[in-house]
Amino acid sequence: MVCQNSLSLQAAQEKLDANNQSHLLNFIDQLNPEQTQNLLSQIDALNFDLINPLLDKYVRQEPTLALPQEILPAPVYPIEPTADLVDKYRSALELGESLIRSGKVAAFTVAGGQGTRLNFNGPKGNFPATPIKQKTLFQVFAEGIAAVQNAYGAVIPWYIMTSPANHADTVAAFQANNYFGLDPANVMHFPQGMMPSFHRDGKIVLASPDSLALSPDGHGGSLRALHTSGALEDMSRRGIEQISYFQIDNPLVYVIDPMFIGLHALDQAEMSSKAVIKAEPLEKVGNFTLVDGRVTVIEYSDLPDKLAQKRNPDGSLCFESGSIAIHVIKRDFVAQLNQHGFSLPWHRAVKRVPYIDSNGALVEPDQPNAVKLETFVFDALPLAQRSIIYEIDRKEQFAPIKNATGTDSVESSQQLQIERAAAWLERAGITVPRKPDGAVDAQIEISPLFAHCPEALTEKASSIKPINPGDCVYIA
Ligand code: UD2
Repeated sequence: MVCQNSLSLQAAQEKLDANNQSHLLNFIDQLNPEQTQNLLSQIDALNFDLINPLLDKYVRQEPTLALPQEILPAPVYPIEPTADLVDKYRSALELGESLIRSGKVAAFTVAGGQGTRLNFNGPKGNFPATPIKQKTLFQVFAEGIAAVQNAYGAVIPWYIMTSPANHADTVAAFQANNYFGLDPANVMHFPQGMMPSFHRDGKIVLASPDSLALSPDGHGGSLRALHTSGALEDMSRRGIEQISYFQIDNPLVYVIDPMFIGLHALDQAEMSSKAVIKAEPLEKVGNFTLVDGRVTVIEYSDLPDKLAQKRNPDGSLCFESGSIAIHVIKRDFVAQLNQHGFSLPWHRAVKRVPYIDSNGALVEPDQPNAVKLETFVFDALPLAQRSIIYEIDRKEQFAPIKNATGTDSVESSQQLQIERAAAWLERAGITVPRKPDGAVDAQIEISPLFAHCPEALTEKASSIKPINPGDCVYIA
């Protein structure tokens, strides 16, 4: 959020004095002109109308969470249609496909996060994700989009939200890789908004003499960034009606899913979600609930364990549907939010943030010391008049890379990618070698350009060579 023409020093002083943040200019005398400019730009970008009301509510104390009086499970469209839904699913698929074919669907990836858990330097989209070719997440999604474009003879513009910290590196990765075969005219990168970190007394953290401690304002910021960046306007010019939203971390995501888009559009929903059946009652995913008749995600940390563990008479969990952060959002809905003004609740996290103390010394705290604030995109769900949830098979569509090791690591994700490739091949009638315990006895990777969905693979099954135990097979 660096502005070209920043404040004068005097105006900055006045702005900070008025808002009790004058310490940010403590070291201004030591800065060279470029550093001064940098600091003044950051001060210029501070929006105290937004920040000040948050200090008492979220920063100086932990907000008290008022759980709604009544929390009900949200209705979910099942993976396979029940008898009464067969016709509806057929119509939904037709509608989804026709929206794609007529160029009314865009892909949208949120990639502004800092990816700290992965210990990876640079944009997370550059992380090598696939088991054999080590394709990066960006390449996997780009090829998925290219495959859908080929299948439907339509353009799928791709919008990628970065953060100021990884924007230049992200764009450079696309340029260095020839946009992974996509037409650069149909790919748009834009940075999200930033929020300062705060000391617990409400003072903004100074990260160095010439810069504030800033971090991305959460994926909820995407709904505003789509507007401020001009992406929404670009979509409108192109006739885009629906936005397929997904995170940077899941190489198994269906970048564009005609059935999901169709169900959402058929029900005239404004923002919809995919769900998985939770692996365990307290799994760390958001819970789909119904509050005051609106679909509402309650984060795992906020849903009382008693409710999370409550079971139906048949043994299933009452709140069994977990959010995997895949949505379809109507472009009009985002436009209206921005037109009429909206605010999402802020979520508070206390983190370790290095800072400059009053003597100008850099302090590297070993305990969490500062408050970071973020908004979450799923908090926009209750703002939608209509919202549907579509259950999917997690083995088919969910293998996120979040951690360096263990659960949701590159290792677990690659294993799941191989398992899915094997499932697609077996569905197409091809024998996949398996060990006695059922595990796939081969390394297998299917290029999205060869097949982006099981049906596409089945059509090409005759061209695939037999797979032997221990083989390393890249199908392209
Ligand atoms: C998210 C969901 C969780 C579940 C899970 C599925 C939250 C709070 N929780 O957990 O309920 O659905 O995903 O995988 O979202 N991002 C930005 N800008 C930001 C912050 C994040 O673009 O300011 C992007 C980030 O690049 C990534 C995605 O949002 O693509 C998820 O962020 P995360 O890693 O903080 O969320 P996570 O995995 O804890």
